[in-house]
Amino acid sequence: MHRLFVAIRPPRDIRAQLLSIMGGVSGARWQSDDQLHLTLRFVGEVDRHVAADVAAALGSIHHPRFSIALAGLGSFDKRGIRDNLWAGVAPHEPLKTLHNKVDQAVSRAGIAPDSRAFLPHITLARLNRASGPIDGFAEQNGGLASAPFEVDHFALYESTMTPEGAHYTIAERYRLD
Ligand code: 2AM
Repeated sequence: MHRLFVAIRPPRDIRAQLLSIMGGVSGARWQSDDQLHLTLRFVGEVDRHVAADVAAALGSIHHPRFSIALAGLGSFDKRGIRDNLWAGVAPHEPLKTLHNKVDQAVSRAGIAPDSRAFLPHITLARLNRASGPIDGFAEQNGGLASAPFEVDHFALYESTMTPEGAHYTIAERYRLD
């Protein structure tokens, strides 16, 4: 089985900016450079036939390039415990349009609809109940911003679990028009 998701890889200078602000939250698992991405659609566990269908369906997407920038911070809770600290991006509109196209393509390949609403974000750290407060980090970095960067491709990623955390590899790249 293959655990797949569709994501945008931020350019090197943006990843460097994100890496540079990491730290200052105890018990946080900060993401490595290789792990930084913006998920467009989580696909989940599929066999290789469905994986091939997903890859082919994504290949039929036409979408113009667009620009986004880093914009602020946020966090997700799971059952009342903060489990994810992330960087936001703006504007959301072009990402939502691309997400809808990816969603339709993935659905055509037989994947069930995503239960999570699409909220564009780049995960910076995984947290758990033992993690310390994020207030200091948020105070220092809440105004996170960057120059606009162009999104000229997206990718189908495969996730494999290792003792050090998730390892992501790009299975296929898709160029935007
Ligand atoms: P996250 O960073 O907010 O956890 C690989 O797991 C990628 O798919 C991650 O970026 C993760 O988002 C995203 N994702 C979206 N829905 C998911 C789900 N139901 N289970 C696991 N990962 C999911």
